[in-house]
Amino acid sequence: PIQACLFDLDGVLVDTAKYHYLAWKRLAEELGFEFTEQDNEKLKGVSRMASLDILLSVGGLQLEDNVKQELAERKNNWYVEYISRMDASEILPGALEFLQQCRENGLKTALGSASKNAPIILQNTGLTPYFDAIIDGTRTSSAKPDPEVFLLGASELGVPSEACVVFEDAEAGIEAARRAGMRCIGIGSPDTLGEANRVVASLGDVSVALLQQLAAE
Ligand code: B16
Ligand code: MG
Repeated sequence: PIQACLFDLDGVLVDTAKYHYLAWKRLAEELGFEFTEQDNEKLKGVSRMASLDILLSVGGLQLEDNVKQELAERKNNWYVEYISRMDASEILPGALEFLQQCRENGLKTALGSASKNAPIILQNTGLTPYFDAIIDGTRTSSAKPDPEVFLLGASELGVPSEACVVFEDAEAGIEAARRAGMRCIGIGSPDTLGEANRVVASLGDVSVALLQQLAAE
């Protein structure tokens, strides 16, 4: 049976993609080019520096490493300003209820996020107490699709991979879950998340019964 649930943050528990977008767009404007919402799709689940590289390629710019560090820091300062104003009203539909269900059914929970800012977001939305382990971007050396973040989460929970289910909204995250030997539920559209074991629109469509059904397959 399934013993643990591992959650991605952005796009699964909260919609911070809109704040990442505002900050990246502001940076692109300063650099003199446009960065669209469609361009922003490519940044989902991707680390901060890899996101900057994608943004710069959209603008056709090649910059020195020290300049890139400075730009990433500037973007992050704006982003932190936006997320510092978040509260529980920004938790995505069904997320809190499902985390409570996990608790009531004795399932362990871990966060597996690429974001170095994950702890502030959990704190501001009141989600911190729902997690037995928190793995964020400061604790891993390889980004998704590398399975490191989920393997570390499972090992901190003391649960084997085959008894874990990962919840992800990004293709790279689903690949990471599969490479970790875990079952995976995609949150979003089957068009992009086809590699997941199941795809649902939100955590509101997930139940503990569904998890145990997955485990039997
Ligand atoms: P930061 P997730 C990811 O979060 C975001 O989807 C991605 O857009 C962002 O670049 C990345 O975190 C790093 O975030 O700049 O705050 O360290 O989906 O893995 O929860
Ligand atoms: Mg995500």
